[in-house]
Amino acid sequence: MIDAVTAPELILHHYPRSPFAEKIRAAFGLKGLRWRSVIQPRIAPKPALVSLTGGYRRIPVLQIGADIYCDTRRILAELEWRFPEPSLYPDGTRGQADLIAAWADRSLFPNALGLVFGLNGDRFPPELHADRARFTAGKFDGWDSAKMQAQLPALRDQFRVHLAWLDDGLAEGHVYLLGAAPSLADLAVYHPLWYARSNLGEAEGLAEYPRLLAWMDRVNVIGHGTGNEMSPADALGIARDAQPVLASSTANNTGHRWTPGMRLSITPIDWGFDPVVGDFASAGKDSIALRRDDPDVGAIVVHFPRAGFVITEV
Ligand SMILES: N[C@@H](CCC(=O)N[C@@H](CS)C(=O)NCC(=O)O)C(=O)O
Repeated sequence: MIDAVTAPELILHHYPRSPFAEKIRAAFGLKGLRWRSVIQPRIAPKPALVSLTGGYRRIPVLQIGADIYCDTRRILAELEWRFPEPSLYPDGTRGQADLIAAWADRSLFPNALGLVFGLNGDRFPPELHADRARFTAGKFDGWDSAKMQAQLPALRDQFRVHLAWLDDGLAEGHVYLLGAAPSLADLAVYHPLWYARSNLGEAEGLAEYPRLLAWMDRVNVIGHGTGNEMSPADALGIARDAQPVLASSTANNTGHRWTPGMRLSITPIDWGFDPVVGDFASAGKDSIALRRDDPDVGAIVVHFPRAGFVITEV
């Protein structure tokens, strides 16, 4: 655990309308954290982001000095380790919360995204459509508004079933999905519904579930902690001046196939297939860290989860 008072600043690279970033902002709220907000573009190129990550362009990314955390699962593991209370897993909810979060990331989010792009595709600029087509490389259709429009009846059916499951989950008088206290399950389920509600209102099923809407309002009240803006240039300056610490939530360095310094490439399996290449530094059960020397910011360690990523030797 790291002392919250002396720890370096938490710098979140994000943009306001990003659903996955909303998951992390809500985690800052749950843990009552102070953080710095660096707004990155919604569309590539993102030079001030990829200098830190070595190519990864997805949002959000958490920077702590010269340690860079990619993907919300890895970011949340780090936050939980550095700031254990209040926990993202109250009352023994870890297994259940992680499973629900994985479902929300891979089923509920694509469903909500498909509805938004199917119904509101014409509200987004052509540059965004072109960027997301490159980003998904024909392997994921959720950002393809023509394909999503054609699938609207099925997307609507699925969304209502998903909402009914969640509503059942709140049926026992639970204040939050897994009990009396908010957990990671709430944050992970909240952001796709927040995205649907803020783009489409409540007409696409949500209005039929007042209990779910009341739960959304409770999660919304958790807030975002205290975020203060920082420029991308200042964030790069902090990385340049810092040394990677690597102290890390899950780096036990056992049970893996890599040796120190081995040259590795890491790529997401779902969308945004930009590989990050670096030298193996450490790994835990669901974490891996690569060391990079960046011409712009110097020594950097980039942290990823292992599940959901392809890791190959270069
Ligand atoms: N599994 C990733 C998903 C992140 C993701 O897909 N983020 C979206 C924004 S919500 C993104 O990067 N879209 C393309 C972009 O912003 O450039 C995570 O948990 O962080």
